[in-house]
Amino acid sequence: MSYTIGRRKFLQLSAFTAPLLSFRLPGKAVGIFTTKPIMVSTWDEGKNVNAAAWHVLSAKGRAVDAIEKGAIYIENKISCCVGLGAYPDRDGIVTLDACIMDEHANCGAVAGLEHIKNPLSVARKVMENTPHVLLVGNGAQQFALENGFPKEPAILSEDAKKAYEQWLKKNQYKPVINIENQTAVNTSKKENGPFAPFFFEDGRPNHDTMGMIAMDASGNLSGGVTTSGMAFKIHGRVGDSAGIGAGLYVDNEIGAATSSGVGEEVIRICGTHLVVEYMRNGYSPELACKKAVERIVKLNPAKAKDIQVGFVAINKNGQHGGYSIQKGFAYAVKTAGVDKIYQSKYLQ
Ligand code: SD4
Repeated sequence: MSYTIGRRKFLQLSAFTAPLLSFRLPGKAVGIFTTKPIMVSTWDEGKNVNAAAWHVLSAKGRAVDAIEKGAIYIENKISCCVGLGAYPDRDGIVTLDACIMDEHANCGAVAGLEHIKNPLSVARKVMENTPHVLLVGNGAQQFALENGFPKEPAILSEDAKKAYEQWLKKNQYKPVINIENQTAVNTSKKENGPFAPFFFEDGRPNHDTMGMIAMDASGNLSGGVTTSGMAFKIHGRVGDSAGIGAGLYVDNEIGAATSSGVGEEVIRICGTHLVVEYMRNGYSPELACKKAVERIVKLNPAKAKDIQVGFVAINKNGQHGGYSIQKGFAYAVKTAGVDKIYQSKYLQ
């Protein structure tokens, strides 16, 4: 008796069983399914970022173009944590980190970039116009100027100036790890304990780093991150947001992930690459993010009590999920039928 089956029959069977198979891995397949295209961005403000990017995706454009649109929107706004209006380092200088990755595993990044308004667009030029992945400091700025990005003046935004002056007084010019999470500057709302508030007193949504991941109508994935990094950091410090595999990773066969929070802890575990690898092994986006968070906590449980890291991911099925160490990490999802902020689950 022959056990061979025709190719057509095999394909029919595989098409039917493949999605089911992933559910047979115990404890691995939970999460929220949605449709493509999909745009996911960190924090409540991610909702506006998604809106800015959406017209690209709804017109069947490329995910990587949507990511850049979202980044430009948030970089052009004044906030604590993204763009030239953000909080400076301990020397009072705003330095920006950004990265981008597309469906072909092309990637580009800039770190410690000064005086340039749209760092993610510079990262995209690095990706598309150079054989390199990462440019830093003066070299990154020189490259940006050569590519037509204007040099902006070194002026702190009103919010950043106030926060910096307050920090100088309180901390006597000593860098304090996680200062951005420990001081709820501009807010009296303490709904997240010592961690970043959801909203400022005037109702503006708060956010940290803007991480974005998207799948376009063709099913292709891309992602990007843009940030001023940890507030009042040592001049020259680079976090996870410029790091491919740390703050962002995209594998067009599997999924994409991005992170926000204390970049050092994300770098230590190659966080977003780890999340994508967990998804490759059958975990849902939410459980993959949870496993990465657990890895951070396991390395140093005592330290993990005082820090925040959040991951958010999507897989090739358009399933999304997030997880963080502490309460308070949120991400926004936009599809044709959904426009929603999700509070991520958390460990502690
Ligand atoms: C960094 N991950 O520079 C960024 C900062 C951040 O919430 O996300 N803050 O480490």
